[in-house]
Amino acid sequence: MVKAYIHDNDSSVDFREDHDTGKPVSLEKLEQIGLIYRKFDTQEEVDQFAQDRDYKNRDIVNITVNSFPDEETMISKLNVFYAEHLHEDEEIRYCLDGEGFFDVRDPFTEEWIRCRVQKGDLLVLPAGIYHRFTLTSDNYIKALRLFKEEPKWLAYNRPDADDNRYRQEYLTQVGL
Ligand code: KMT
Ligand code: NI
Repeated sequence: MVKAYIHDNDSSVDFREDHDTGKPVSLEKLEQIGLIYRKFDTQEEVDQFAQDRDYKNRDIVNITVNSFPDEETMISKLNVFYAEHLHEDEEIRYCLDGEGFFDVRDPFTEEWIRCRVQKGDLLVLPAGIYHRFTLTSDNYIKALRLFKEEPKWLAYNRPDADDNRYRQEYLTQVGL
């Protein structure tokens, strides 16, 4: 089970720390805001899931200190991932190794819900949900990214995306 909890919003502490308020978030709550979570132990299960949802493309990202020329370049990349954004299509991520934090914005309360993904965890973030990503203090994730079409991904940052059509559709879908 993916560990999920309310984020403490303490920006004086590095974003790769846990930021755990101690308030857990249930799978039912994640489903209410449109997330899908699966635990897959084999690549075949992931492939089947991708095929059922009509996913045609994929890539693997390795995000760690050695993937960048220096620490500063890594931090600037992490800052991009950590900007609150949405996409016009689902974002599917499967953790192959290491771990990472996907923070999703609860549209009902505006709280950040932090999901710690570890090996075998698959998350589907629906189109239009505001979210962000970071490494944990271990500084390493290897993740499979699944794409319906070409492996390119446009991010729309908040607040510019507030009147994006997919944002509006997302809010309607969750009942807002
Ligand atoms: C995203 O969209 O934020 C990402 O792809 C982050 C890297 S996936 C572990
Ligand atoms: Ni994203």
